[in-house]
Amino acid sequence: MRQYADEVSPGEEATLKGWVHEVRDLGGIAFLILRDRSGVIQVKLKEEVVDEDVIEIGRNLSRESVVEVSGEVEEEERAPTGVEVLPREIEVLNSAEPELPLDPTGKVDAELSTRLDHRYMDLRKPRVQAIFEIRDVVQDALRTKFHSLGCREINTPKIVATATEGGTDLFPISYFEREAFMNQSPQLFKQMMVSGGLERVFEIGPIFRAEEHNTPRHLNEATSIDFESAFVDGEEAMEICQDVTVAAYEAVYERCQSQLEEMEVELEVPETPFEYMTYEEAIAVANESGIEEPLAWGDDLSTEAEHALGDSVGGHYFVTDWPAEVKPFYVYKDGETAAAFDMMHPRMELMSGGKREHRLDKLESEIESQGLEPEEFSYYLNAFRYGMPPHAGWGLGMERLLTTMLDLDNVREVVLFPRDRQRLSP
Ligand code: AMO
Repeated sequence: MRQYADEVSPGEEATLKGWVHEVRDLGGIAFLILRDRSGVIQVKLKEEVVDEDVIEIGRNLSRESVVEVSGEVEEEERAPTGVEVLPREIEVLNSAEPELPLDPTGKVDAELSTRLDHRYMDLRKPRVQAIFEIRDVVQDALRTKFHSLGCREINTPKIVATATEGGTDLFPISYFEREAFMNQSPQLFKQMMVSGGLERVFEIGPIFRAEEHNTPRHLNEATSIDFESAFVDGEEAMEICQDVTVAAYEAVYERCQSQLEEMEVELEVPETPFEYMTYEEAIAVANESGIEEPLAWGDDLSTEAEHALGDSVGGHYFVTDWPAEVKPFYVYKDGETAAAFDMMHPRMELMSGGKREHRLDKLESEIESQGLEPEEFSYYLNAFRYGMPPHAGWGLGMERLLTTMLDLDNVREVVLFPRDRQRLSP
């Protein structure tokens, strides 16, 4: 049976499978460094100790070839992991071409675009592998946390007939003889579910936004962590978002120390409760900090303002009570103010949410006042005719959560195959 590099011990016979990380030939002795997903292990090719044919195979291996090595494990304190293998057999399972598209040891830097073109190879770097191991742990922790909060996981359609987050950043597609769109958010579906028997739901799935601009925090296909629940108000929904965020940090702190070390990240679990400020307070703080373009009621928070606020708060915080006009039709509004909230990291917005409009007449007039046709939303509006509870929810960006957690400078770092204006393949 196959063993991983980090689980073999001296005195045992081992069979390892992996990639040729390096071959160091010192003349009378050569070392093959074998790598698998757990790390590296040294294989000693020493004349008189190891069969000549086996040494010959080992010496001629090209980097990144896939091999199976069987032999005895011995203690060797000079080896990278304190043990080495004396191979009885080396089988080449698939040899790699000698010119590699990038250096998988990470010693030679490559541009992000080159790395993404050859993501399979980029992922062989322990630092990059660590990012996706952490992403896996975060997704697992989120699911566990949501379930402990009584949520059911749902999966909603990604091909849809109508926009939810405004029409400008929609991707149209052809759907037989009709036009359809890639969904911008599971918004309308998750709301319909709270009137169904499920009451409290979450989804972790793709959202599609035809954002025109390439920025370090925007993607054209992102992953949204969505929550929606009947019978909760905005306060409770915000607290749940805070707790879910902290659960993700705690899981990474508890389960990913070696990955964090590999990435040289000193993770701090955010302190609770997160700060709260109203939108009005937020623009006052930003303006007082001396930002170049001061904000007035009704403006979205600029990147400059977000940074000023982040510096002033120094941790995660919520901005509540937004101007009604900047929030979508489904948010509950009271005069000028929307019962909407955003959760911010000092570097950027992570989440948007709100208490929802559950009164049919108000919802219809909101849809109209945003220049949309209520008839196009009849499938959604019907759910409000026959028993829709008051409810609230939010959408938290997975990539932004990870990028800020791991102090990375671009959301593309946490996506295997990012989609942006320039990049549609691989
Ligand atoms: P919103 O559009 O603010 O709200 O999106 C919620 C969160 O999703 C992430 N996000 C993105 N991340 C990367 N690239 C993008 N292009 C992108 N767009 C969004 C952000 C953002 O804060 N339906 C509402 C949520 C709700 O009210 O429940 C919505 O989609 O982190």
